[in-house]
Amino acid sequence: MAFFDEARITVISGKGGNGCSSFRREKYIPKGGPDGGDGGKGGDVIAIHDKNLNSLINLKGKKIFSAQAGKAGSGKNMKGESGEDLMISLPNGTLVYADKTGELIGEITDINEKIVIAKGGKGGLGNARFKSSTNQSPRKFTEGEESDKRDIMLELRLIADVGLLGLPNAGKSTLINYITNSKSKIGSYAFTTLGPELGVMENDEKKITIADLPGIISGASEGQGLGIKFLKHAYRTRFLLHLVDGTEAIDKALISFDTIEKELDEFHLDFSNQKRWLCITKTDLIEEEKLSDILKAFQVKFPDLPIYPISSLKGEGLENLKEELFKQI
Ligand SMILES: Nc1nc2c(ncn2[C@@H]2O[C@H](COP(=O)(O)OP(=O)(O)O)[C@@H](O)[C@H]2O)c(=O)[nH]1
Ligand SMILES: [Mg+2]
Repeated sequence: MAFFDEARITVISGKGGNGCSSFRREKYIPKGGPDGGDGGKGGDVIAIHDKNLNSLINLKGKKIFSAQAGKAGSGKNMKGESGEDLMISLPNGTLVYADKTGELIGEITDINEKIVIAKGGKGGLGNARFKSSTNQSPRKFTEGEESDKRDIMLELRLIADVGLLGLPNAGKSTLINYITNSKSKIGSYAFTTLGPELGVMENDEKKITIADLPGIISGASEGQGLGIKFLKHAYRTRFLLHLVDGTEAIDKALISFDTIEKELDEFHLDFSNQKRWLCITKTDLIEEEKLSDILKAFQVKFPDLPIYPISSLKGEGLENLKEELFKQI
C-alpha cells in the first residue's frame, strides 16, 4: 500500500436556522406582540490536531464532511439550537489548502491545534427583533445564512523520501555521504545529532531526499534516550532502508535487525505501510563465505525482504542500490 500523504475533501458547514415569525397568543388578548425567536447558528467544520495520528490514511474513502444545520427559531422567543460542529482529526504537520486557489489556510501543529475550515451560517432573526415604535406587529423575519462549501487539499509534509534505520555504527552516515550531497558526521556518538541529517540524491529525472536519522537504542518506543524522536522522524518518510553492520557475528546481526523492527512494532504509529529494504554494510571487511552465510540467514528468516550488500568505503553495491531506489520512488 502506498504511503498516504495527500487527501482531497469537500467540507460543508451547517446552514443557519431560520428566524421565526410568530405572535403571542393568550386568552382574552386578541392581539399579542411578536415573539418569533432567532434561528440557531450552523455548525463549523474544524480541523483538529490528534497526536495519535501520523498519516492521512483515516480520510481515505471519505470525501464529504458536513456539519449540522442550526435549528429554526420558534414562538415564545425560543432561539433555535445551534448545529453541532464537525471535527476532522489530523496529524501534526498537516497543511490545509483551499483546493481551487492553492491558498494555504493553515498548518495543524501541536501549538496550532484547531483551524475552522468552513464557518457555520449565522442564524436568521425572529420577528420579535423587528418590533419598533412604528411597527408593533412586524411579520418580517430573516432566513439563516447559507452553509459554506469548500474544496480542501490536505498534505502531510514528509521529511524525506527515504529514512535510514540502523543501530549506531551500522554505517548510516557513511552511506548518506557517499550517495548524496550530505556531509554527515561519521563515527559520531549515537545521540549527538538531534534532528535528521538530510541529503539529496539526483539523476536526470528524479531527486530523492534521504534522511540519516539519529541512532536508535533498545527501549526507544518507551521513550528512552532520543530514540523516540527518531521514530517520529522515521514515520514521516516514504521508505525505510535498514542498515545492519555485516562485520557482526550472524546471530548478533539478526538481533540488531530485530531490535529495531521491534521498536517500530511497539511504537504507537503504524509502520506497516512503509516498505523496508535491508543493507548489509561494510562488505569490504567481510570474507566472501561469511557474507553469503549472513545473506542466507536473513533470507531464510525474512523471505520477502530485499537485501543489498554494500560497502560505502569501496563503493561496492552502491550503484545498484541507487538504481533500485530511483525505480522504487
Ligand atoms: N570498512 C568500512 N567501514 C565502514 C563502512 N561504512 C562505515 N564504516 C565505518 O563504521 C563506523 C561507523 O560508521 P557511521 O557511518 O558513522 O555509522 P552510523 O552510526 O550508522 O552513522 C565508522 O568508523 C565508519 O568509517 C564501510 O563500508 N566499510
Ligand atoms: Mg551517524
